[in-house]
Amino acid sequence: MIVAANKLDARHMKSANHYALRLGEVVEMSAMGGLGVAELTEKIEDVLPPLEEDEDTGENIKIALVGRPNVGKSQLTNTILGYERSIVSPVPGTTRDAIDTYLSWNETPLMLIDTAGMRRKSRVKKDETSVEYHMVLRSLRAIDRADVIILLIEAGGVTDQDTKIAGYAHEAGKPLLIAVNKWDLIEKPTTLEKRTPAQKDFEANLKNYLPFVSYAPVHFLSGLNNWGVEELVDDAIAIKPNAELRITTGQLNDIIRRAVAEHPIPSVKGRPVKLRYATQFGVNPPSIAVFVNQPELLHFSYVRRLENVIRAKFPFRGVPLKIEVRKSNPRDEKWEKHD
Ligand SMILES: Nc1nc2c(ncn2[C@@H]2O[C@H](COP(=O)(O)OP(=O)(O)OP(=O)(O)O)[C@@H](O)[C@H]2O)c(=O)[nH]1
Ligand SMILES: [Mg+2]
Repeated sequence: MIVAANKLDARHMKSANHYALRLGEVVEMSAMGGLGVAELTEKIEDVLPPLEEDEDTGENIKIALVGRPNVGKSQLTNTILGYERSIVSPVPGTTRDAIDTYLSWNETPLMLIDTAGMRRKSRVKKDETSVEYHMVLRSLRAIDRADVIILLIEAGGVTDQDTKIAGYAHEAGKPLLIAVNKWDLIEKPTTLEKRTPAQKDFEANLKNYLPFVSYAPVHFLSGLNNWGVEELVDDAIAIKPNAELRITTGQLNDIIRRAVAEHPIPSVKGRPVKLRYATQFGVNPPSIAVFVNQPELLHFSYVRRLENVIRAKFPFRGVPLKIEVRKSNPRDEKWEKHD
């Protein structure tokens, strides 16, 4: 404890009876005028332990751990770090702010972001003075700051709130992993590479509840028992570059042409839907424009099919793909020339 006597706005002012507190030396200061603030910071530095963390190399892969309260984000953080960085407790809402920690993982520099658990928005007052309002905001900002997102879900089951958070993660367009935590409560750790029947069931359930993030690899783990944690972190590092992958227009059109030949696009009310060509126009997330004579007639399920075809061919594992259907220029007959 450091005692600071505030509002001593001029040098000649003295703290009167703070010593009577018998709490040791008193730092005389003025927060408003800035007097004595340097002394206070020095005192704080003196009592703090030296930083144990690895530093920010500027190249750290930023991994955010998100999920509802009590799912085990802080425990997982500590297990990954190998020391007690975050407070772990059975009380939901323990972590109040995003905590960044730098570390080196088998020589890969990482930054781990432990976040505050996100409760249902309807239960969080939309009041800027409420602590929880800011907790949620900071967790959402952690998603925006991250390179890779790990969504933690309790082994007990998927809830509406998980769907909500998964939605945020998906919207952010970042590489995403789903970590089913506390699996020790369901089964004893297994050394088998293969999924157990219970895990297969859970995964099928996940695909039902969270179909829009079906690209996210699913890991089963116990943060508490350090089971499956190493694989999870390795995978987070592995999928990161996939968000920056670029495929050439030639390669892309090659496989799309073949896909269209195999499964022609159904005409709508006698109007033929023609896919002219496709091109990748962005990364992070990888974004592909598909040019079609009548964009409004290309069915959503066909776009899904194209996505699957692209995923089967290129290593976009763990990253969302943005596919935009655009109207082709009538003069652009690129494909027809070959037909
Ligand atoms: N059985 C089991 N319990 C776990 C595991 N991981 C965490 N827990 C327990 O779950 C409770 C919550 O863990 P925390 O790490 O504090 O959860 P959190 O997600 O950080 O929670 P908030 O900060 O409140 O959002 C604690 O009682 C942990 O001991 C696990 O892998 N298995
Ligand atoms: Mg926590």
